[in-house]
Amino acid sequence: MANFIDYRSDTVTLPTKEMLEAIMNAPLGDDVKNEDPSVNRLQEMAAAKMGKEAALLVTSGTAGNLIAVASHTQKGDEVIMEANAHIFTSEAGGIAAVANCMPHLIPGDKGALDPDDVKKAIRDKGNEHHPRTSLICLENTHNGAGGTVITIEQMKAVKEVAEEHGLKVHLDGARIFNAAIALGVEAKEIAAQVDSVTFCLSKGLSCPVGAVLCGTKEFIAKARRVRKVLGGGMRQAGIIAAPGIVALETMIDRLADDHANARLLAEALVELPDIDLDLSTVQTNIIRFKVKSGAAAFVDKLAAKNILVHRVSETAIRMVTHRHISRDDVLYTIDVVRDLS
Ligand code: TLP
Repeated sequence: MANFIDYRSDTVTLPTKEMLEAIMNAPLGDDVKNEDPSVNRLQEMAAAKMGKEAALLVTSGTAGNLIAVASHTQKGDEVIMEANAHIFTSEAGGIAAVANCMPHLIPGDKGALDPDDVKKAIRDKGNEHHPRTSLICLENTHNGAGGTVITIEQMKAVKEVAEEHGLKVHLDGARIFNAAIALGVEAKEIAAQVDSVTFCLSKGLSCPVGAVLCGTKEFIAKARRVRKVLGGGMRQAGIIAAPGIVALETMIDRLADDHANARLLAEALVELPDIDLDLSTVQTNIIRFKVKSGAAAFVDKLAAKNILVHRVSETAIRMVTHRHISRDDVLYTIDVVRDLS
């Protein structure tokens, strides 16, 4: 893929030289026995970054979310989430298949839930016909809405409803650092609005593998057991944790460059007659838009110019900026898309 400008996802990012060196030199041990110093260090760093008591290294964002839902709920529970939440659309139905939960979907506004809608969606505990509502899942940034950012106030409003009704809140924070950069806050200010949070190491942060789930000590102890059930207890997992440490130390601030590149590209795309893009959704490193003449031909025409983009549907395209896409790559892309129209 070296010669392509690859906008399909920030998951395509490769580890840095420093990460590869960290893997080579990582002190290792058996993490199932809690004896891997690199995993322990990453987990401590992650917990501190999220302002939580404890953290757990997991294989992927999907694993982190699934383990969180399974740890917060009981069989048959209902989990409230936004209608286009990644947990609902893109995690293979795991919360139903494995956690035995039902999603209760609420359409959001650019990914944000209206607290009144959340209130209405909570089941009446006294009615034996109803499922039990036990959890609300939020997503920040919100992938399906175009990488949009949910504000602290919007999250706080949902948290207040959750607290009133004795519900827990989990955050799919796969891209929480993008949200933090966009809001100009520390990630822990976002995480303070939820009981648990998953964030990904292997997206914009450029690690080859991994995500981290954070929460209270008690919750993480439960989550560790669920991770074991799912076969996710790994032995010398320090080889995964070591680049994660480098990522937390060095890769967060540069996400601002990805946001600036996405903005530059989006401002050019919005001018094109064949493209239908709501610029107000371009808040971080993701651009979602419609191509009036059809998405498939758009994908092919760009691929012929060595540019890869993700086709979301018959008409929709997603482009994601990341560390391997420079400002010059974006300027080249703008020339190419302008030539198409
Ligand atoms: N998203 C991937 C694909 O699944 C679409 C991507 O390319 O964006 N939460 C959110 C918000 C995500 O965007 C993703 C991955 C996940 C969770 C799952 O993470 P992984 O892929 O590590 O399981």
